[in-house]
Amino acid sequence: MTPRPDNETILPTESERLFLYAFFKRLRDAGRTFLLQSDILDLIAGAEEAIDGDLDASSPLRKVLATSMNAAFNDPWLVVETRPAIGRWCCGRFHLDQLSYETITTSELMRFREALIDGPDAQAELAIEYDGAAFLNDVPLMKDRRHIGRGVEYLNRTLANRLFTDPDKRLSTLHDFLRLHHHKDRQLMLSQRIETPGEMRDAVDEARVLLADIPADTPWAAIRNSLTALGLLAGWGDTAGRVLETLDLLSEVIDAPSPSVIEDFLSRVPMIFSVAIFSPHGFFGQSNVLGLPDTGGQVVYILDQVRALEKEMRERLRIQGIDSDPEIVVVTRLIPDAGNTGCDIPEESIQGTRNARILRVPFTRPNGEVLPQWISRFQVWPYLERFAFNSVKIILAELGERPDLVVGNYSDGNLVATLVAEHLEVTQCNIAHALEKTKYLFSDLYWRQNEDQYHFSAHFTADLLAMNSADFIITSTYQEIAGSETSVGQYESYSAYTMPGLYRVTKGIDIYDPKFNIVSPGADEDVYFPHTEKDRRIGDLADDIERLLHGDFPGAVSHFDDREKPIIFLMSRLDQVKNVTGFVEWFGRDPRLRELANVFIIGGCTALEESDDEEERREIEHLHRLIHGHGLHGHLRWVPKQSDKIFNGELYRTIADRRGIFVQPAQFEAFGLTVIEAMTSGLPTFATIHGGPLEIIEDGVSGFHIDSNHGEAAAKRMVEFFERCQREPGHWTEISRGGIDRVEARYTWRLYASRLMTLSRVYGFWKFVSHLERSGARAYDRLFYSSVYRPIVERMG
Ligand code: UDP
Ligand code: LCN
Repeated sequence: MTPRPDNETILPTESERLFLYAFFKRLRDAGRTFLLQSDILDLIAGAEEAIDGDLDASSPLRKVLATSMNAAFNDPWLVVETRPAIGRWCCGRFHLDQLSYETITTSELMRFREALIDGPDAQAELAIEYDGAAFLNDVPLMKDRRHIGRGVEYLNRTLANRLFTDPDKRLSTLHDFLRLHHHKDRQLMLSQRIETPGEMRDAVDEARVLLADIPADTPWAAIRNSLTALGLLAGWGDTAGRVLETLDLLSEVIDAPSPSVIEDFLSRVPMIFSVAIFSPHGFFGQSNVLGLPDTGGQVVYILDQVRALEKEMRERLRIQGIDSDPEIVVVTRLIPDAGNTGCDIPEESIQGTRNARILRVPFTRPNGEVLPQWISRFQVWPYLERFAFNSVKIILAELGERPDLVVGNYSDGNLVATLVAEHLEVTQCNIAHALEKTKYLFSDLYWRQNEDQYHFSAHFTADLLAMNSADFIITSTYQEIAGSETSVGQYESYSAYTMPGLYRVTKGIDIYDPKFNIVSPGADEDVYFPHTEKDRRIGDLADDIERLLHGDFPGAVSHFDDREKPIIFLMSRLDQVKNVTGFVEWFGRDPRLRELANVFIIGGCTALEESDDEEERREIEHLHRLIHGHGLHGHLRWVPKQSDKIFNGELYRTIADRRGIFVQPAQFEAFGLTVIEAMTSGLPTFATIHGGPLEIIEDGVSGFHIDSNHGEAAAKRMVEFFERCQREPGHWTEISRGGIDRVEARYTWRLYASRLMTLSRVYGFWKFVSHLERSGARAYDRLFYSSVYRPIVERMG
């Protein structure tokens, strides 16, 4: 958020005065202190009605109000935070009596809000202020919102244009960089005898001449001696042809670097032999875990990611002529009281990989005592620093040297990755999965009210620091970074915010920073495939599925009176935001939908006494109340979580055979792996517009959007769909096919792994060339960590 240098005042025209007068009258009547965008739009509509819509739509002051994402009101001031374009923010205030408007700084806006929470005498002037604006001067920020999430392309252009204008500097940077590469004790790429950039250039030229006369398929072993004599070691390629291509690319980078050549060259440099992935919270395991509290998509994502990544790393090393097995470790929490989840086992191989493994490190108290029980992801903060440094020791012992890349997952894993990457000086990649800040209304302003349960004070601080320290950030969708024209992105919400009494952020992150890249996950193609692929189906599971749907099944609640109706299927953790209860309410209230279909829910526990999680327990109670209250026995069946994904894959397909649908009704869903699992199985999917599904599904083509704030309309869309399918049976198949095609084109692990490996190299190189520029920002964040974050978690105990 860039505060305007000088306050700008806009005086209203005559018609704007009338409009503002009507708007402010309604604002006063509403009596609200904090307003959301939807409240402001409602007030605008009311005001326009009052003045018979007699206002020019391009009126600057109307625009200010219409682009306000939130506002704070304390008569006679209305302070607004406007978003004239994606990722661009401005602050201003209206005087209700003078009908005037002027821009203000972000700090002024924050102070106004803080005073509304803590009273006018609060020590707002002395608040701690995080202002990262100065450090962003060193970052080549993008300008066009269409480039957001494609940071690597922009970075390559910057590297080509800005950094490489001086040919001598370019050559010496490349020389320094290529001399760095080694694996274990073995030097790669350039031998130490190439001491100067000029010598490197000569060696490259000579080798190209030499290789031009050698058949392209000659193996590295046959050319090794002659190239080593020139100072070129393993890593250039596995055959003469490949080595020549890599040398040609280097030569182009030296002479006339273009963005794509830089990327092509870097993607061949053998930089990534080992990766450490952090995912501390939840139950991270390979069986009996999915659907437990805090244990869902992130676990599925990481295990699938590891399998794809190992394959990609192995292949890249092979074609670069390096005979070495890549190593991947996933570091998670060891939970001594782990039930049947296996989370008490210190080391475990990852199925479907040759060499990847899970390492489990316990949480310890300051006196070294091990924490025995599972704790929620909101309670982990006091344990993470010790966890990070204990993990470092274990990783170094396991890998024999530091990893080449660390990847954090979710807020806690990203904080650990920050500490580890900084300590070991390696490239850091963050994956948020689901930032909590935008999930809860005014979670920053009212942080105190949520503190006992959610500890957002620590959570958001950790997010801020981890986002800033990451070399690059991967997101599953565009909206995760930047929202849309009308909604704020999850990352964007960290641009500026205040937590009154704790600290304020006037410049947190900038979503035009090229560190953001959209790399979407996939759904395991061996498990989730179209129901029409009959020869791949697992017939053996038919009886078990029948029992799950209709038979005597442990924990099952209710049954279907009419088994012939199509099934509306829901599967998720029983978190409040997943909104399973919301959906049941819509279903209960829509007699036509009840006539047309049955509802089948897989989620959490069905018995209260089986859950230890506060939020899940509330949802269990609520769901039972709704089933009873709406008389849904016979129309809805609910069974506890099912963690066997092979079985779940066949279940999606069975429900598709019977022309059912999948519904994801969340109040907010960061990405939504179930959405792509269902789609690729061929189940027409209705999913929330709040979050990832908005981008995954093309409405009416590969599924349908529903708005969880308008349940009645959502239920109506399902009714319309079922009715249309009765009239035109081809419609079901058309949407089913649309979903399958969409996932095939956009959401595959193969694409993901290749992209991640390229990004790791490009950002690793960028880190190398911009090392000094970032040192100020790092020192600032370290200070913030020790003076703000650490005291917060110490207070947590
Ligand atoms: N899942 C499961 N059993 C359950 C609930 C969920 O196997 O009872 C799986 C589901 O198939 C998906 C993941 O857990 O792979 C949930 O991921 P999603 O992204 O939909 O939501 P999250 O739980 O991560 O918020
Ligand atoms: C966490 C979530 O809440 C989901 O929306 C994602 O699909 C999952 O992580 C994997 O990234």
